[in-house]
Amino acid sequence: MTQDELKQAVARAALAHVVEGRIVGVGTGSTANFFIDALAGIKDRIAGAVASSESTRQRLESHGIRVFDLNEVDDLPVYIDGADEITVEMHMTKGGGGALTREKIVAAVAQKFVCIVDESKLVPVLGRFPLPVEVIPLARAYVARELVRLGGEPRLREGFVTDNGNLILDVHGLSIVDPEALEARITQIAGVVACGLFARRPADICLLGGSAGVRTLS
Ligand code: ABF
Repeated sequence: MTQDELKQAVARAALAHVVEGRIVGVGTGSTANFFIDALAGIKDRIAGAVASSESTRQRLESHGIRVFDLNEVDDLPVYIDGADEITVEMHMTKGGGGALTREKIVAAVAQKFVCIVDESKLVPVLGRFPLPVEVIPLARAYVARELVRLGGEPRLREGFVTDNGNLILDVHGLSIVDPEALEARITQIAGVVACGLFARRPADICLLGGSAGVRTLS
């Protein structure tokens, strides 16, 4: 199976975690897009969705799925989203698509975070994928210096501005043996909006698409 076929398989499998008549939190990226396309097939059985990015909002609305403002929602049963990397501890690197901040917010609200990935995303240690960090433009150089002090090699994501009007530094060269500690350390740097480590709030379930089918890690 191609990588897209694996992503489609896990996206379809995630429908089983959608709660009838409720709102669904929806992530960003190509796997999340396959989920949105699958969700369209049952859109009459949900109240609507909360989007983690403008691109996700547009795709949901293109299917006629009602999109709620997160501030209207105080009870979100499930959040379905992809990842750039995930470990068996359910710790993730996210933000390759630049939506990490809103993804982290919606994931925080959700009762259950279901991560949908193809098997290539499962890694023993996070860090092979450069760690995205969303920063306030004013603080870019300062945050970059602080990330170097932490052992990283930050590179500005050229020509990219997040939905929130901020910049992204992609931090290369990290071997992240304690994701929760590094997430906390980076998040507290003045000027950092969000760090792409999802460890303090990990996934609750991971649907992993592989050549032998979809398996569930938790
Ligand atoms: C999103 O999923 C991002 O956090 C991450 O970059 C992306 C993975 O992209 P894809 O599903 O296209 O591999 O939530």
